[in-house]
Amino acid sequence: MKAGSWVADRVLLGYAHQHMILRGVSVGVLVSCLSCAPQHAPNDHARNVVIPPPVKQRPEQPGEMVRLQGGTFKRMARWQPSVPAHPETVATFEIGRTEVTTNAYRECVKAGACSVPVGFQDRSNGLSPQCVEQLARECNFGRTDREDHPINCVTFTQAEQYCRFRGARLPTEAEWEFAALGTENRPTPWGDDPWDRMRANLCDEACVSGFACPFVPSPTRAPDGFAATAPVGSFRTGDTPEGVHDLLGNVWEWSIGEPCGAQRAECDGSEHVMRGGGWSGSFMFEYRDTTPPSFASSDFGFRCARSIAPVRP
Ligand SMILES: [Ca+2]
Repeated sequence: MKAGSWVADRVLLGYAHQHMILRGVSVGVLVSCLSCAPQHAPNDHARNVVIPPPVKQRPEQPGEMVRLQGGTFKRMARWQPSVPAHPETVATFEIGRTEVTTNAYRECVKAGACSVPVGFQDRSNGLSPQCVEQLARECNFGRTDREDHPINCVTFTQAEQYCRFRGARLPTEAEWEFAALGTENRPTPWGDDPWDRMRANLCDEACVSGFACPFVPSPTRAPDGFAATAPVGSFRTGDTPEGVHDLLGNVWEWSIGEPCGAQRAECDGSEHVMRGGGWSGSFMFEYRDTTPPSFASSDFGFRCARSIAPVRP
């Protein structure tokens, strides 16, 4: 992908998002339409249904992995024509049940194996200093009130360093997508049920995103309980059947390999794919973004994965 296309894509999506808001369409519509889940009326949902706040539970042990039996699944192409749908086979592997937390990353820094997150970067160079400062405040490292939130504002290289410290690696994009879809090709990580705001930490009425900064609260965006990141595993109704949390939302997640898709003529392979969307956007989980490895943002994080050696008969 060309250097400017990342910004263009995000701005385009931001404009689309805001356009839909202006038309009175909520984030719920955007997500449910694009994930091809059954349509529902999010505004009615927001007005008439009392939904309890996210359940704040301590996550499983940091670094806990979920083992996924390998198989063949159908790679998605929705909203991403650069990666045509095609069958793909992944070997058995393990993937982090949660995004890597701030506390877990701090252990790596203390051990001298990881560097301090680089912080928020305005890749578009289009944000005001006030907006940059506001978004930089959402970087979690060093915040004692966000120990169980995902580490963010880390580069691809820093994510790789952390996973190596844990004897793991970043997931491939195919593994990440397999974890989300399963061999049954689920329309969403959690299955067939439509999206609602309690299934993922996306941009809500309180969030500040680079697309709308300074932020103007919108009544069409129902609160999900968190203005920025949430403790990992807060949105359990968005889990996969295997119990993998937050594949949609909270932070975008770095992956390894396959940066170019079908756009090889336009892609020099120097960027890396991010998946899943984050707290400052309203993206469907299928959307992929390619980003230079040195870039970091307050909605960028990661989880680790691990190959499983085949059992010899
Ligand atoms: Ca995520």
